[in-house]
Amino acid sequence: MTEPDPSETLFERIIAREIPAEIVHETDTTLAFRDISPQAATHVLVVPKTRYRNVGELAAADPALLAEVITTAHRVAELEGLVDGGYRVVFNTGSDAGQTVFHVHAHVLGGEQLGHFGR
Ligand code: D5M
Repeated sequence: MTEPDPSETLFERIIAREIPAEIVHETDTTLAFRDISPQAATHVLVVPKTRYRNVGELAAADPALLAEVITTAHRVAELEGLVDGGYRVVFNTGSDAGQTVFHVHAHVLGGEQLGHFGR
């Protein structure tokens, strides 16, 4: 299925502070905010401030920025008290995976025993 490619997604509007979000951490290049529809006790999204459609495009174009996204995800896990219990980082990529916002984002999930992933 062809993925939508709007010139702007709502995450650019959150980064620009045009849409409110509960921001938990920010760096020069990344922003972390709570998911509006949490799928775990703790559910935070980490986005690069520069838009790439998905993690594959980000990795190819700017691997250092991908590393910054992962570093921010781990920092969020520290701030949210998830490191001892463990946490999950997920990049939904494409429509079969359920990606709905085509600005790459890492889901940081934890704070409870997570179910196994898949179907
Ligand atoms: O994940 C997209 C995620 O974005 C999904 O878990 C809901 C979340 N979402 C949608 N709108 C908002 C706002 N306004 N604030 C915070 N979180 C939001 P995907 O992997 O693309 O399905």
